[in-house]
Amino acid sequence: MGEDTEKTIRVRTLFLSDMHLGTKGCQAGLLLDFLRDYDADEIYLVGDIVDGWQLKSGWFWPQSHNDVVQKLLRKVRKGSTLVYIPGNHDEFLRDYLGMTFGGIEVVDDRIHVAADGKRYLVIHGDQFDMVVRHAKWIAFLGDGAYTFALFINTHLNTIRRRLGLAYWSLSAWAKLKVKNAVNFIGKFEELLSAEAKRVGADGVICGHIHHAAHRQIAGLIYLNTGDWVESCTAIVEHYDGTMEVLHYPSVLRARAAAEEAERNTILTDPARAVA
Ligand SMILES: [Mn+2]
Repeated sequence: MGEDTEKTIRVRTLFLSDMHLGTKGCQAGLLLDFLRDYDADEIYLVGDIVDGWQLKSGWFWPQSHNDVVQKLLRKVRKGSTLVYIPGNHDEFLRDYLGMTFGGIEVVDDRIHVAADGKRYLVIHGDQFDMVVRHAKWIAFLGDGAYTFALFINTHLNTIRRRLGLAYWSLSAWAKLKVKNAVNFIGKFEELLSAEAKRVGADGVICGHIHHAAHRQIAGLIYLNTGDWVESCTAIVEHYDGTMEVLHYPSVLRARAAAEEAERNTILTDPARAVA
């Protein structure tokens, strides 16, 4: 594993989710490169980091997945704060909420205060699956039903887990109903923003639906970390509090293009060629 170099980009906070380590889909190689490129004072793992559901049905744990874990642990040893917010695929960690292991804190959600004073609710987001699915009824039935749906969603999935059934997944369900997928994503985004508003935050940072985003919804800031299965995205908070969604393959492409341009400049510019 390469050490951090002078090329490492330091940011205030790093938000990553939906790595799904333990599955063949995880883009561990790219993720490892990303973790070499970026360092942060504080790192949030926003759920579905390790895929416990997949590991249960067959062990898949190549060296590269180990390297990702080691890289994160090394960052903690070097002084980064790490907050682990479990998702539905690593919900076995929800038994450890409120605990701290070797400097890693496990919590259900967290208010992150950015450098500019903005407050963000950081949460995985699966808690809202059932609410999204039955959005019309919930709206009709009112606030109590909404709380009840959140409660049912959590407990129904605990029962499903005990019965050995797969987690009922909003994103998988939305993909099956492709025509409506956009509506479901839209509904999810609206609900998470509403939750941020309910707890008095300025915005929300979530994952779960594998769909990175950075937009305004009803005056709230909606940020989604995306995933490391398909899109390879993360959110960084710069030292001035600016939030940025990074699509890592695009970052790499832009870097390669800049290096190429630099080479061409050196070749064609006589002044620089002499120097
Ligand atoms: Mn999830």
